[in-house]
Amino acid sequence: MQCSPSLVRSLSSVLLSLGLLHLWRYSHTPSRYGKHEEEEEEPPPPAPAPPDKGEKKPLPRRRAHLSSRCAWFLQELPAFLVPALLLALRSPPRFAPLGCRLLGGMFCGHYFHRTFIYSFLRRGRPFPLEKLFFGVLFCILNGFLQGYYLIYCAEYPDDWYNDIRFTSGLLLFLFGMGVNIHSDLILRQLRKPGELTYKIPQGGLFAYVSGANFFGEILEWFGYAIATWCLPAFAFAFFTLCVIGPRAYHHHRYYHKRFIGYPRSRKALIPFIF
Ligand code: NDX
Repeated sequence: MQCSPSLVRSLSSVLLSLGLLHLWRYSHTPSRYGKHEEEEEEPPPPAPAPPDKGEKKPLPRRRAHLSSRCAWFLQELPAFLVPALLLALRSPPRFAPLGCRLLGGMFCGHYFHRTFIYSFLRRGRPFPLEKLFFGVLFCILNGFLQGYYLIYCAEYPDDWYNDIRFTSGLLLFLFGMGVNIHSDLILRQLRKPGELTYKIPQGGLFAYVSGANFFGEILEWFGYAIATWCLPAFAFAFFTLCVIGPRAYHHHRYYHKRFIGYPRSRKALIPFIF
């Protein structure tokens, strides 16, 4: 396989467009999984009954679901597997410079944790199959784009790991990952095994924002983008912002609606700002 800059540009544009599409589709109404699926299931206000002409009324549509652990495992697996396979099957074999290997390690390290550790620790509601389907497609696309770029296209100087972009990006990535993992742990500890109720998250960056796990993840991917300094990684960071930024905002509104006395000073996504 050879590097095709036009393929990289096209796939990055798809990622950017999907981010914008998601922002447009889900900035006013939340994506229906987790706590926002519950909102959808509230019964609609009673409408005046039409005269009965013996017609059969359509039943409300029930969506198919898969257990949270299984769904997250299947959804995130391609983001780890696709770049790992590209690396294993690369032809002609080339010994990537240290910079490339470190960057590939950051991406695969995140998805190794997300797939093989986080998925099995989740204590959440069953996940809708239709979202899982799109989630899998997205992870295949993104795993391919990031892996293909690093393996076949990226050219870094031998001392890239000394470059300020690499070091500052790596630090931001590690900080974001720490915040994300710690915040997901706090959320998990809110529930006893088998419990599905929602409580007010406390501690860590939740003292400042309702979407602390999302804030961490966004920092992580912007850190990765700075460290790689390439279009595919910036496109993914932008996509992440468009997907989980609005989700943090909807979580924030949900908490305010549901919990009287929810901390007023707490912001939605960015401490002290938004
Ligand atoms: N998966 C990224 N779009 C997504 C799945 C859905 O990793 O068609 C994006 C990802 C996909 C999405 C993915 C891409 C866009 C898709 C979308 C579906 C439709 C959409 C494909 C791939 C689409 C267009 C239009 C463009 C085609 O019961 P529960 O489950 O709510 O329990 C929760 C629990 N919890 C609480 N427990 C007690 N008390 C409380 N107050 C609680 N609040 C929450 O904690 C869960 O078990 C757990 C976490 O819940 P939540 O809602 O805080 O986070 P969640 O959204 O589940 O994300 C989990 C982690 C988190 O660290 C986040 O940063 C990361 O995954 N993530 C999530 C989404 C995307 C992403 C990262 C990324 O883009 N980098």
